[in-house]
Amino acid sequence: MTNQNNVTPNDLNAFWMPFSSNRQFKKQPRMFVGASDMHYTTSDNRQVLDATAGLWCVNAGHCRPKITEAIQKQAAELDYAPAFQIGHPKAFELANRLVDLAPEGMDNVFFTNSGSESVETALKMALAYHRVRGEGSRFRLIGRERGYHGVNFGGISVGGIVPNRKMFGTLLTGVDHLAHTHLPDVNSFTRGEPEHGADLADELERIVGLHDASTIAAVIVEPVAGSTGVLIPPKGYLQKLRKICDKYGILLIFDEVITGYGRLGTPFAADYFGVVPDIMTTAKGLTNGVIPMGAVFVKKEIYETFMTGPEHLIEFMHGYTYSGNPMAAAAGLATLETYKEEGLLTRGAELADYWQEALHSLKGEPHVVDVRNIGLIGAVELSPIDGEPSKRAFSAFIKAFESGLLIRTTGDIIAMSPPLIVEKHHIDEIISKLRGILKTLE
Ligand code: PXG
Ligand code: PLP
Repeated sequence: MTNQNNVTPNDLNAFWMPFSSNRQFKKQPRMFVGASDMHYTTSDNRQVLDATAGLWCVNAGHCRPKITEAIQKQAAELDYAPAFQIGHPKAFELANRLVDLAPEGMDNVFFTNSGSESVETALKMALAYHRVRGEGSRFRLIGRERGYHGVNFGGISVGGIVPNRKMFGTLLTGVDHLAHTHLPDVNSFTRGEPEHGADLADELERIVGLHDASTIAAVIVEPVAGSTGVLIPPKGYLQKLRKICDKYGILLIFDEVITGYGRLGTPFAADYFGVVPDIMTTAKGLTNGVIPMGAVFVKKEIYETFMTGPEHLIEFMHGYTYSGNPMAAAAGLATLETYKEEGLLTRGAELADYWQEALHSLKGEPHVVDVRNIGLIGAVELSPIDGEPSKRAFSAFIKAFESGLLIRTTGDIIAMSPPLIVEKHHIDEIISKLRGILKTLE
């Protein structure tokens, strides 16, 4: 037992770590104590090349001076301002800057503190929007198998990652799911968008046929599914979804928590695919991961729909203590400034081909059953060890960490998404280290 007077400073027991194998970690801890640009420094003073931008969020690289200074200055100037019924200039400034960056027509921004909160906000906006318009019968939300939309109840309800859902009892009712688009038999080792599978969007027609459009509020998908192991949309799939949503008056929500802020070589995936959703959820790269913050973008028409009724009344009964808080807003502004100065939101487009060829050179290495890529995202899927799924990839993760490379694994899939400041020689190092590790795996 510990109490305030005899806590051991580095006792690892108290902290229940998120999405972690706590017992394995606490026996063999992996700690970062510093970071700069493309590298982390470990507690035993080793450099680790960051091939994942933290958790898909440190798009400008680590400890960038402009962002650090902005946070330091803000902390001393205005620490906190109430989020409800009072403002501070930087939240408005950031909203304006974001709207300038967003696809045309997405003119309003609601601030949250994470991707999960952005998702909850978007789902509530969609339901309330239809109700305000007098179509309150539209209560259904449609997600997709293998979708990841954070960990809150709305997000796991529309999400489709079974282990994230099955422990938690009754989720939201009135939810249905599209089929996922992963077709390894026909699409393995595709460079970029796969040829096969656009017709899976027609599943939405089936769902509309079953439930009737008058009961469906919104469809939510990740333009590129990240967390489940990088599933790239088949050519034409997102365009088809957009068309079907338009036909039936269903809102289309893109969850751009990973794809937003330059990951595909365009500011948003909506730009990459030329498909503009009605609502777009973002977080992560918005502040370079430095201060928690999310932003939900909506089409002007949605915002305007809420702006009715007596002016002294609150139009949307939703918000967080820290929505648009000064520290996060300052970090967001400095992050956007850094992206602009260094051209980072389009840098991925310049490097995408090099990244693609480097990744695909891993075809033929032991256990590799697929390689997938788009923008500065890549995945290498391994065959599982018989009867022990995820063990082979987890051992690759540990070996990579020990050899100075940070990768992410989910199941037996290795996912990578380096900071957008990555140079070709870093890509070479990532691939050569990974190649070496693949050769040593059980
Ligand atoms: N939507 C999407 C599409 C995401 O990828 C969230 C929502 C939730 O965001 P927050 O900020 O609440 O975590 C995410 C987050 C991984 C990994 O390596 C992915 C995420 C988070 C942590 C790890 O797969 N995605
Ligand atoms: N729980 C309690 C008891 C609260 O008072 C509040 C906010 O006032 C919340 C939860 C929600 O916190 P947040 O606004 O940070 O999401």
